[in-house]
Amino acid sequence: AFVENLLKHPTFLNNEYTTKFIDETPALFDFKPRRDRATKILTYLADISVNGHPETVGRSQPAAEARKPIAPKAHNAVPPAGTRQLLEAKGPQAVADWMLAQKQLLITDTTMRDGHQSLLATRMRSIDMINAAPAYAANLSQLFSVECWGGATFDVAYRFLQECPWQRLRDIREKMPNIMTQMLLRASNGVGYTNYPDNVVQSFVAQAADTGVDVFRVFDSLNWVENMRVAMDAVLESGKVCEGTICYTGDLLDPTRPKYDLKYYVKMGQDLKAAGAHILGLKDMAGLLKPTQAAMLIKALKDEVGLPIHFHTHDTSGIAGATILAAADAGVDAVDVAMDAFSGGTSQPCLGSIVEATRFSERNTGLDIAAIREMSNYWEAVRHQYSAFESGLEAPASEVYLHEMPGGQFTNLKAQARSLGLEERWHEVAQAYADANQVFGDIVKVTPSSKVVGDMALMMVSQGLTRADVENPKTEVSFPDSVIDMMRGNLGQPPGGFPAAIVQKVLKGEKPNVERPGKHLPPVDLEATRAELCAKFECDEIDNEDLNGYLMYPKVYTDYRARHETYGPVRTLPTQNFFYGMEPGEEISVSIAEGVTLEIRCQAMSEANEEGEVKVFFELNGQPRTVRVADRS
Ligand code: BTN
Ligand code: 3PY
Ligand code: ZN
Repeated sequence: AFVENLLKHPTFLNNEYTTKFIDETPALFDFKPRRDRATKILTYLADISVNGHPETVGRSQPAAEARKPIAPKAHNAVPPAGTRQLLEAKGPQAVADWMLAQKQLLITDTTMRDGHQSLLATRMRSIDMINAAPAYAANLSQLFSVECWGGATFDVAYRFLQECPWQRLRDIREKMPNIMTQMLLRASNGVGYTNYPDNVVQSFVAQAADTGVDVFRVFDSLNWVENMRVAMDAVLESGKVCEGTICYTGDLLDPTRPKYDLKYYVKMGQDLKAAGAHILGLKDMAGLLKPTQAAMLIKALKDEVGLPIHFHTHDTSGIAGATILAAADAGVDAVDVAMDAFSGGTSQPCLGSIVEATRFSERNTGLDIAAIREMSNYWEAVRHQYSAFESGLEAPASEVYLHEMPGGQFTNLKAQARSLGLEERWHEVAQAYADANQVFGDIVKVTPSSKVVGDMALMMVSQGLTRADVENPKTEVSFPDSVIDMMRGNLGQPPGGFPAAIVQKVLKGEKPNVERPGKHLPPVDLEATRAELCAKFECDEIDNEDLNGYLMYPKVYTDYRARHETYGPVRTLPTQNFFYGMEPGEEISVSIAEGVTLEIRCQAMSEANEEGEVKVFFELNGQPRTVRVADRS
């Protein structure tokens, strides 16, 4: 029956046979592959139970009696119509027109993307998002959008969580059909750290739209509109919402930094409008926009650009809530906030509090505060499972106005500093980051330019170099690779270019490319790459999602794929067991595919034998199973 069913299945007939297909249509394979998948999962659980997860060993651990995250129940059987229906029925321009025509302060929930990227090193797993999605659809259908994809989540999914980011998107989309999904796209840098050939960016955007992204927030790490067009055009082509985005830096009232004044931002807003943006994004990635300046900037952009404005900030300083309210008063159309349990600090301001603050005003959000509390209650239990990834940042820090690090980079750079033995010298790193920024001519700092400034700052502190040393043509400095790359022009150009003297010093006379980097990158032959991958992975087909994943991150994707061979669909494990394995006596239920559930009981573990091997005894759907693992603990 297996072979017969398989051969008749349309997906197979269409030649779309992939590993995902196997995971999603198990009944057809129910003979050997199913047992194989179970064996793979048991192998993973046994290994983690014996040796621990490399990322959580030695880190803070969730309390044994911690409450399990249980998603809120849906308050209605059929999710009410939301922004997604508007987009589907009338298209992206209608979404933008509707934003301008209505009064409510529109709300984007960032919990599933920037919230955990900024608080938990991007480690939230898909299962914790997918379990929440039906309750979002049913109880929070008034949300403008749910940011759940892009930024750092793409590579972290493959690299650290051993799961497919595309599948995450597909599953969220399916379970939340009425609210627009939103992603963060680094323009020509895709969801990576470097410029990709134009056709790779185009292919990636088309696939993201197809798999389930509705709103694309497109930004460039040097605010170079010229370098955003390929990505923006691809979004426009896809029929989805194009949010062309300004990154905010500095302080528009600071007379010592006239480069980033009101005129600069208004001009960029107008350029983005001319480039076809439906919505104007204002991305304050470090949380530098102060309330007074927000009022001025929003008003100017509203008056002089005329697009609906979507504001994003971070609460590192502790006053971002006030900035959001000032922006709301000045007429901003939509704002980003994170569910209470994932808000504050380097993340976004608190969603529930913004809803309450505007509740009886004409900007009231229309969201149900009781539903928000229920949802946040779920996120609180989810967050607790990831305590190994908490940064330990304990209080708001006005130091952010000195260093201007993005919220998503802050904790990451701190960890990098720790690994170099510089943790005690963090405040020097902060000062060096500010100095490195000046060396490069005061640039926008956001992925990937923020990483370059961070690399430079760490180098300056560890080698005891001052800004003057770095700039002195007579002092020998060996610059980090990322700095050389940026000076070559591979991330594009900032307004006014990089200071000639530092370019000269870093490149030792080599001429930089000051044109759009993509202009000189030859297109990738997509079908030839697909064929190469089929050969390399010995499979019949590589679908477009896998192909685009590989094109963004060849090595990361390849490693992910090899581990998938060994461990199977570990994305289906509860988070507690993914990071900590199982205890003897513990029982879990794992749904590895629609209609296929594994009942797994961990019975016992042996001592290590002479070869250093431990036997882990399981019961799988009532049948005894033993897995041997090398004890490396
Ligand atoms: C940002 O908002 O610019 C930062 C987002 C993600 C930061 C990534 S994490 C790995 C790498 N190292 C850095 O310092 N930045 C990037
Ligand atoms: C990212 O690119 O990941 C960001 O969050 C930028 O702020
Ligand atoms: Zn952000």
